[in-house]
Amino acid sequence: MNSSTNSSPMNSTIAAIATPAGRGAIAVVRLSGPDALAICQRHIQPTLQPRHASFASFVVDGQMLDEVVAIYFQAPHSYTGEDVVEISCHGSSYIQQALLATLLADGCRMAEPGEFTRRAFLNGRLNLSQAEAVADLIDATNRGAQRMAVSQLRGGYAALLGELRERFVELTALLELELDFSEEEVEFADRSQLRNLLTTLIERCRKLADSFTLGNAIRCGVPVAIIGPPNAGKSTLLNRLVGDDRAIVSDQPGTTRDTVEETVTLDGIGFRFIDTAGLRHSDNEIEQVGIERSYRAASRATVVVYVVDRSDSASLPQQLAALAQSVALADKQLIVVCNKSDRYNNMPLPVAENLPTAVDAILPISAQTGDGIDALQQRLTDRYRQEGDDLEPTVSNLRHYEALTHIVEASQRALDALQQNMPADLVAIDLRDALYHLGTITGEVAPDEILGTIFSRFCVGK
Ligand SMILES: Nc1nc2c(ncn2[C@@H]2O[C@H](COP(=O)(O)OP(=O)(O)O)[C@@H](O)[C@H]2O)c(=O)[nH]1
Ligand SMILES: [Mg+2]
Repeated sequence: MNSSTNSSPMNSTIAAIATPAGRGAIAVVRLSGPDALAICQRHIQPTLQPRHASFASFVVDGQMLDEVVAIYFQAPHSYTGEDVVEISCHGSSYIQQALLATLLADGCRMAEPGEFTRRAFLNGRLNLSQAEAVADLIDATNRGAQRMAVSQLRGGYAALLGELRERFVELTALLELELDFSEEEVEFADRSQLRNLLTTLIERCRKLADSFTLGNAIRCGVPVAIIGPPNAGKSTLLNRLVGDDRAIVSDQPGTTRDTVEETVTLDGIGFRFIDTAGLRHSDNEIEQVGIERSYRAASRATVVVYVVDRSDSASLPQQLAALAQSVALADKQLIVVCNKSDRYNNMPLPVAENLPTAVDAILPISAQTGDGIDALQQRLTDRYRQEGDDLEPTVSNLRHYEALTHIVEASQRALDALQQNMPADLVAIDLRDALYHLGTITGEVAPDEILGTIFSRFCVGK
């Protein structure tokens, strides 16, 4: 299925410890390749039956090393598509290493990082985007990231890519049919129908490309910058959100001079809260550096939580105007929180219409007592909530995002050409270009260097 040559020949049998390094209750050693079964049977008495777990002694040089459970997955019904044996042994570091060393001495080769998955890809068990989803699944630290990786592995995302490919192939075929008869100057394909098909296709690709902002936030954690004037209660708020005394709280303005970052999972989504130095003009050089950093943190963040002391909120319009001068707020979610509401509960809240920038919400809170924190968390998670069993197809991989951008550009060129009644062969060139880029996502087009970068990021044993 793949024309690229593989730097690690698949006729070798590879082995690796698939579980994390160190001591554990059990450990799994995995083999894949033509000699996997024969090598294991040198050390295990009972004949291993495909898809049966066999309890056995693992014997080395006539001496029992350990009691193990071995499972044989016969090709092609295995993860890699080759003969695979998984041996679960006791998780002593010594046993794991001794077992692996025995297999290597018998002629296995130590697997490279991601080599099992690479073989699965080369044997057509997974396409490339699914192989990448396996790595994301292993890295998932919260429900959002896990659901997205599952969708990319077997769900809506994987299905959508397959469907987009079919549509592009269909369109190209229609045009090429016309090409075959070009001498006779006939137009087989109804051009307005082609334009409609292509327009829909572009919209779907664009929508998928646009989901990258969300996908990337879910995968890496949503960056939330907590900014505002000194003493407003930013560090207290961070500690409240994190549930820990992570940042120094002081009634002396200008205490937080560096940025502090903490990750918290809310409703299945990781948020990276960044506490910053207070915003004010300062002659103190160190504090000034801190303020620059807080602007930088705000610039990089997806969400800005602007904290003001509720008794001081009359000056909020000026404060936000100053912020808007240094930070591009257009694509960001801006939430204003009026803090210390425990003390200033009767003071009026600012009104959104009187503010110089669009704000997503104005919330009264008390970082000290915790009042209003629920509402703030709700605001943060609302944007990332997706109901249902399967996620909307979402791109989280930069490589896929870039390919999708190329696909949209190439299809747009094809549409323009169609609209200008260009000859079919010119339109077909752009459509084939779009198909090429789609192929780089799923791996129909997979140069060795791309495969190398992708699989080297995996752990050994996967
Ligand atoms: N009454 C009250 N005091 C608060 C609240 N949040 C913070 N403070 C106090 O305000 C002062 C400054 O807080 P801090 O978190 O260091 O502010 P920062 O400079 O914005 O990081 C400290 O004395 C806090 O105890 C609150 O919700 N209510
Ligand atoms: Mg602080």
